This record gives sequence, structure tokens and C-alpha cells, in this order.
Amino acid sequence: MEQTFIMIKPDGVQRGLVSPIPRLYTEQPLRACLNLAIGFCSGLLEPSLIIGFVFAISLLQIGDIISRFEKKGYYLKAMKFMNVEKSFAQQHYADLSAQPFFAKLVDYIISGPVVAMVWEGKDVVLTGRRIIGATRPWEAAPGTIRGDHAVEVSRNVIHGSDSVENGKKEIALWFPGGLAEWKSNLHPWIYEN
Ligand code: IDP
Ligand code: MG
Repeated sequence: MEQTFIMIKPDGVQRGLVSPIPRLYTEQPLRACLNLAIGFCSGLLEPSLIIGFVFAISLLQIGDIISRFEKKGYYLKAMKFMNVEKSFAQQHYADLSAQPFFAKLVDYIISGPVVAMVWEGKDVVLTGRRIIGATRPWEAAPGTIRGDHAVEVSRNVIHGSDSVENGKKEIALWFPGGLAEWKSNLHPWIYEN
């Protein structure tokens, strides 16, 4: 099945889209506790608890973006929370290196941690782009992530591969170690084949 690379950019991580932490705690305390527990456990596995704590907070913030893809019927095949090196950001956006905004774009992507993900499903590249919305947030339809949560093109919250081919390239770049192999038990209820 088709796969796409989705990245929540540093502003998306920082802004806590849709679910500010206090609201999440009052409205969805179970989910908040679960996220915190996952973050704490990851802290135990990681070299420092602080990384786990940051991961916990970030999961609270990015949960709604992940939910949009999950609820649609796509499968999360890989996810990591990380800081990006400058040279890596330049490689990811190599196709745009001639653009006047390239240097700024690279600085933006390395300005804080990002959440890198691979999602799988039928037509996930095109549909993922529709869920994300147009590059320029003022052109993005209401209901899309950028349409609802971004103002500036240089602060547009999220990245999604623009073709199957580029998706493959980006997945290989961001997840050289491969992806999780799994299939949801709900698969026959979402997909015909
Ligand atoms: P996309 O993210 O919707 O695929 P691209 O054209 O591939 O859009 O551009 C990559 C990223 O570069 C955009 O998401 C946006 O953050 C940034 N960008 C695009 N155009 C501009 C611009 O005119 N000024 C500043 N940043 C831009
Ligand atoms: Mg692009």
C-alpha cells in the first residue's frame, strides 16, 4: 500500500494545536494520563528522563494531528521526535535550494524538535496533502490543518510528501532503519482489499 512522509514542523510542536495541555487534562484526562505514561516510559528507555518528559508534553500537543490520519483509516508505520541537523534539513528540502526562502526554511525546520512520521493507506499521499491543506495557509480550506491552524507560509505547521516517488525518497532519508510491519485488525472494515 502507498506510504507518505508526514512531519509536524517545529511551530506545530510548540503551539500545541487544538489541545492545549490544560484543556486536554480536563476534557480527556485518560488520554492525557496515557500520553504522560508513554512519555515517562520512553524517558526510561532513553538516556535521559528529560527527553521522555519533552516527548510526553509533545505527544499531548501533537495528538490531534495524529488523530486526523488515524481516524481517516491510515496506519502509522513509524514515528520519531527529534531535532534536525542543518545539513539534514538542507537534504530534505534539496529540491527548493534555488528558492530565495531556502535558508530561512532550513532555519525554521531546525528551530526546534519535529515529529517525523510515516503513514500508510490507499491514496495516502494525495489525501494526506488534502488533510494538510494548501502550502499557503491563506489558500488552505477551513477544516484542513493549515487552514485551521496557520497564518504564514513560513510557519505552516506540517509537511507532507507531494508524490509517491518523493514519499519513498523522504521515508528512506528519515527512516533508513525501515518501518514497522503490522496490519490493523480493523483493516477489512476500512478497506475492500
Ligand atoms: P509544501 O510544504 O506544501 O509541499 P513546498 O512548495 O514544497 O510546499 O515548500 C516547502 C515549504 O517551504 C513550505 O511548506 C513552506 O514552509 C516553505 N515555503 C514555501 N513557499 C514559501 C515562501 O514563499 N516563503 C517562505 N517559505 C515558503
Ligand atoms: Mg513540498
